[in-house]
Amino acid sequence: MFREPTHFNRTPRMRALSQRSRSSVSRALTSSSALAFASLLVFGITGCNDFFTKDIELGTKSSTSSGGSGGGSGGGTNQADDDADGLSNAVEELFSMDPVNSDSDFDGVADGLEFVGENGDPLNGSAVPSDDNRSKILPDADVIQNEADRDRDGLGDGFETENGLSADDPDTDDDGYQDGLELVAGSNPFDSTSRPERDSPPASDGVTRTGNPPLDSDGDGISDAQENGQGLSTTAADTDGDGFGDGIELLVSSEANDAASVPNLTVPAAPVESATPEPTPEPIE
Ligand SMILES: [Ca+2]
Ligand SMILES: [Ca+2]
Ligand SMILES: [Ca+2]
Ligand SMILES: [Ca+2]
Repeated sequence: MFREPTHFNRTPRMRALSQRSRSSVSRALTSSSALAFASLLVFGITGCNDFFTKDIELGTKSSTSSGGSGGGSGGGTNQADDDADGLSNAVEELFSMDPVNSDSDFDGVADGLEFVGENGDPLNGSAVPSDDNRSKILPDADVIQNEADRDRDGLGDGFETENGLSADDPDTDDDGYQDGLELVAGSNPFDSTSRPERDSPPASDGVTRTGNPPLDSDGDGISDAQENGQGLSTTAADTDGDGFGDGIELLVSSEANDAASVPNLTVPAAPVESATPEPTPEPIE
C-alpha cells in the first residue's frame, strides 16, 4: 500500500520499526497528505542536511520538570518543556512547532511521538505515525493499576531505575528529547550529543489552526477520541500498567492493553560514575 522511500539514510532502529510497521499504515494517506508528504521528501533531499546540523542551545531546566508534568512548566528556559510533549521548547522552536501546544497539528498525536514515529509529522494533520496495533486493540481491555512513572516520560520507574535512567527527570541527558522518545528513535538517552534524527525535518501542511487541540486527558500523547476508538484508557497514561505509556507502545507496535506485550527497547549502557581518586599521600620529610 505504502512504499517506503529508499533515498534517505535511516537509523537501524528506524529501519527495524519500518519493517514492522510497513504492512499496515494506521491511516491511509489521502491525496492531500500524499502531496504534503511528497513536498516533505523534496525538502528532505534539498534542505535536510544543513537543517540537522543546527545545534540546540542548552539552558537550565525548570525545577518543576520532575514529578507529574512530563517535562515541567514554564521557567522560560530552553530546556523547559512547557507543553509536556516530550520535546523541549528549544527543539520545538528549532523545528517550527508550537512550544505551548503539545499537538501542534491537532491530529490527536503529540508532537514528540510524531517527531520520532515512522511516517509521523508534527506539523501535518494528515500524517500520523504508522502503527500495526491501532486496528487490533481489544475492545474490552481491563485497566489495571499503572506502574509508577514519576517523570511521565512513558517509561516506568522500575524500567528506568534498572537501566540507569533517571525516574525523576524525563530527559536524563538534558538534550531536549525525553528518554522514551530517544529509545524509540535509537539515540542515546545518556549522551546529549546523540539525539533523535528524522529522515527529513517536519514539514507544515500549511493549515492555520486556532483554538485548542484534541483533549488528551491522561497526557500520554494520544487524544481521548483516539483512545476511545481503540479501547484504551483516557485517564490512565499506561492502560495495561506494564510500565510503558500508551503513546510509546503504539509507536513500537507492542500492545498498549496487554501487559504481556512490552516494547523491545534497547537501552545503551549507563555511564559509569568515575570513582573519587585516592588522595595523594603527603611526602614524608
Ligand atoms: Ca519515567
Ligand atoms: Ca534526552
Ligand atoms: Ca491520552
Ligand atoms: Ca503500557
